[in-house]
Amino acid sequence: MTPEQRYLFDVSGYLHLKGILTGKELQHCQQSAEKCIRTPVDKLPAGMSSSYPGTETGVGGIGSGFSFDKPLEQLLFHPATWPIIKELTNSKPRFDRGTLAVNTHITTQMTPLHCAREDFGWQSTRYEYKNGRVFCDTFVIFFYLTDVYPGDGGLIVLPGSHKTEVQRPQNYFFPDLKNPQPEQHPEIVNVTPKAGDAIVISELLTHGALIWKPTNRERRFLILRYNPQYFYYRNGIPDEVLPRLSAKTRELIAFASFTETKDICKQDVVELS
Ligand SMILES: O=C(O)CCC(=O)C(=O)O
Repeated sequence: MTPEQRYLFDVSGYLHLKGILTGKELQHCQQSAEKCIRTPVDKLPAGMSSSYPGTETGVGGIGSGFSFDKPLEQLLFHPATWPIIKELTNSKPRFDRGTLAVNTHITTQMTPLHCAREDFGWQSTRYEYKNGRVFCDTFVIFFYLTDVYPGDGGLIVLPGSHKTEVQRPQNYFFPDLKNPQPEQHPEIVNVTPKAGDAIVISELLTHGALIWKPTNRERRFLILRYNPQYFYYRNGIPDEVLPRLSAKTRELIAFASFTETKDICKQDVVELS
């Protein structure tokens, strides 16, 4: 993590990494995602599930979409995010699950604002700054495969809210999920990543998604969730997925004790075979 990234993550609770996937790498990920989305549910590899194209109230996606193809699986260790993953977990990471999210205009309700404090309880999640490094035990990386423009909708965040200790009053900001009025809330930021960008957020950050407005474009992004290796969150990867993954990915998914350092964490660059 660079000093600039550490500072920005600390003050805002999220990072927008621009253009970290380019050229062939981005193209291969986009092609893999397209193929995955076009695969009929009963033809998807074992353990994967599909809720594409979503419902009126929920964004669609392919469960364990990261495992569909190596270019997507390799994103778990992307060189721009791997140092961040190691810093946030004090070099003891575990990958919990990875969905290929697809947001279409079929979803006519926003994803309500939420955060770990509200969803899992105040005691569930930590954020600290120690020995010049940030520690954050539940975080998510969104890798964008399509462009988002201002006015499209999509991810919203309340910068700095990862540190708040005051309970958000119920229904504050967007009481009507079918008719959100973002212009009335200048405190909320609508993040508009382009294909090839990644967003790293602490799960303590209050976040959600505005209704996706374009009818001719989808919002496609890979959601990768991480925790420390000794922390039980959800273990969201079905056993049938594991044999298809590279050994290094299985190592990242494995639980381990506080005292162990995984071999992958001794590496600055992790290439999958
Ligand atoms: O659709 C989005 O960008 C938000 C996703 C989200 O809220 C989550 O993964 O917790």
